[in-house]
Amino acid sequence: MGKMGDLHQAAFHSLLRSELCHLLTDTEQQETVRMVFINYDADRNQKISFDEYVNLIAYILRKLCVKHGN
Ligand SMILES: [Ca+2]
Repeated sequence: MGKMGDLHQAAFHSLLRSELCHLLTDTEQQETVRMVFINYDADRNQKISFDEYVNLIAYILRKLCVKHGN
């Protein structure tokens, strides 16, 4: 068992998909989930810890800004 708050890859996928479903196409979602997990699982333990999650949220916010042209 990981620390509380850690997200395993499957949970992370479903979370990210629910967050991004109105922003991205299916293909973009799949690419984003894979790329994000590789980039933001900094210690490569196959889980997203809180610190890693904060970085991820920053990424999603940037993505949102790009999408909305800001
Ligand atoms: Ca990790």
